[in-house]
Amino acid sequence: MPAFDEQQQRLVVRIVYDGPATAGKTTNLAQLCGIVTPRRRGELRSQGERAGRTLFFDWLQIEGGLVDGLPLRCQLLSVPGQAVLARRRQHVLRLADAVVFVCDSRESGVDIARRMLTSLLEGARCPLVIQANKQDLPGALSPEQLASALGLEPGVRVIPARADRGQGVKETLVLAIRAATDTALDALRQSGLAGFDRDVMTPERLHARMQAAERDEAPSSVAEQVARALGLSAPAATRRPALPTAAAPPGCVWPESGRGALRLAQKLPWSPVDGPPGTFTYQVGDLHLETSHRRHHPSLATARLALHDLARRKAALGPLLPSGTVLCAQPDPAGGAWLWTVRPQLPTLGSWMESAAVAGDEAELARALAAFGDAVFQSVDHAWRGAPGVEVSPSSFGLDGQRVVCLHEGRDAEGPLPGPGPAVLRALDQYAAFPQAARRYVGVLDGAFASLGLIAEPRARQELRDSLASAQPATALARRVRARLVAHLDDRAGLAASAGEE
Ligand SMILES: Nc1nc2c(ncn2[C@@H]2O[C@H](COP(=O)(O)OP(=O)(O)OP(=O)(O)O)[C@@H](O)[C@H]2O)c(=O)[nH]1
Ligand SMILES: [Mg+2]
Repeated sequence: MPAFDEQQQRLVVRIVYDGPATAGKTTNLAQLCGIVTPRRRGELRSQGERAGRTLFFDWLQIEGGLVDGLPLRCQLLSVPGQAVLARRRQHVLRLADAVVFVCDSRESGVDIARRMLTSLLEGARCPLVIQANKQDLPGALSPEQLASALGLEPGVRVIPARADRGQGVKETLVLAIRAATDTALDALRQSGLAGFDRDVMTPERLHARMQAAERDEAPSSVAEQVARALGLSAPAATRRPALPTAAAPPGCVWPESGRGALRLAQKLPWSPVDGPPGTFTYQVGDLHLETSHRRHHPSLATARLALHDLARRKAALGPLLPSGTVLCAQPDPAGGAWLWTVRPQLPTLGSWMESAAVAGDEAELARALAAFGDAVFQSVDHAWRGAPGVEVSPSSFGLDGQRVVCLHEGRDAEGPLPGPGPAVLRALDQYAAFPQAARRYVGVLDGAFASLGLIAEPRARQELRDSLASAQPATALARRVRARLVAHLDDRAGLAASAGEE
């Protein structure tokens, strides 16, 4: 239902970008930041993101001109497309006045798109625009072929797109805004403003609502969904983890001195907090405790081996390791053991950036971005000295006093670690509207690239170059920075080659 903002005297419509995981929903919103002038839009907010996958939603506000003499604001949201996050998707879809359904147009993507579209159409009816995205990929179906493969009713508009280049992005949005505005106008003509929702949603409130809904759900149903998605056996997956204790057997706590923190945690109340799918995350006093289905081991012996392996990787983080980190392999009376990580509760660099941007505090945002630049430098430098890779994203790092630390060592994620390039440039895209903060960030990146020991390790240099070159920045600023950093790496390659010849 469209909303009316009484305070600002304007209409508000919501357009939800739906569709399968990796179809390109977030890419559409990111590209719109480069298409719509900053005067007419807010910042792109990504509520929960891990390795490029949306965990809750993305949010972008656009001013849409006048409708019947009233200013119009469009709230654009994208859902998380991963099947395991289906409930969150439904939650966001309930807000829609119009839906843009983004598809990967390759044949391989049609089945999942058809299933998701069916579930969408079974819910509330609202205008629908289909985007046939990734038209550049081999085997992509044309809009007409896609319409027929999806079994669309005649009249549903299908827009061809290559969202990573911005092609088709604006056309899609224009149609969706028109459809949502028509709905608002119909409501206005039928019953005036009385028919409008007075609740003008904010990203903070939507996020809080979604978290509250999840807390109210039976824990086992969440665990079962996660289990199915991870392909785990039901008994292990539906079980809640055994909480870590100071009484874990010898060799099951790293470092041994960490038992003190576990003893303290046992005395305090435990509050579950939001984490990526498949994880169990708690706040206990000033501590953050985390385990996951992947960290449930069939026996204490295998959990202990995994603990030693993880301890080695944690120790290799050196100065990036949060102080007071403790690992614990906790036997479960119902069988097996859970491997826990305990560390201080720290704000992530992502949340620091976001709150600075929301407050419009550019100096604070500059500090947060500079800290992220420093984190990128340290983790790349770290990977190249042979230490295990670190997932580079603003949510992977936190601030421990004045020190940037790594909050995930990145091995819990599926598949290989993504390269840092897209995350480095995404931060620029996201905060391009804050020129001073962006300049400071670019300065840190330039300095970092100049001081990295790039000549020594050609393979790492090539990987870094490839990951920067593969990124698809939305703003001209990020594209310029990408070109400069890639050229810098190429120069270093030239230097290395000539050093080898001498
Ligand atoms: N080749 C190609 N890649 C694209 C296109 N559009 C998006 N991508 C890439 O597809 C990947 C996934 O895009 P996202 O926008 O993050 O996908 P999403 O739909 O938001 O995925 P979830 O957040 O998991 O639901 C990214 O690497 C994009 O750069 C396109 O038109 N062509
Ligand atoms: Mg996304």
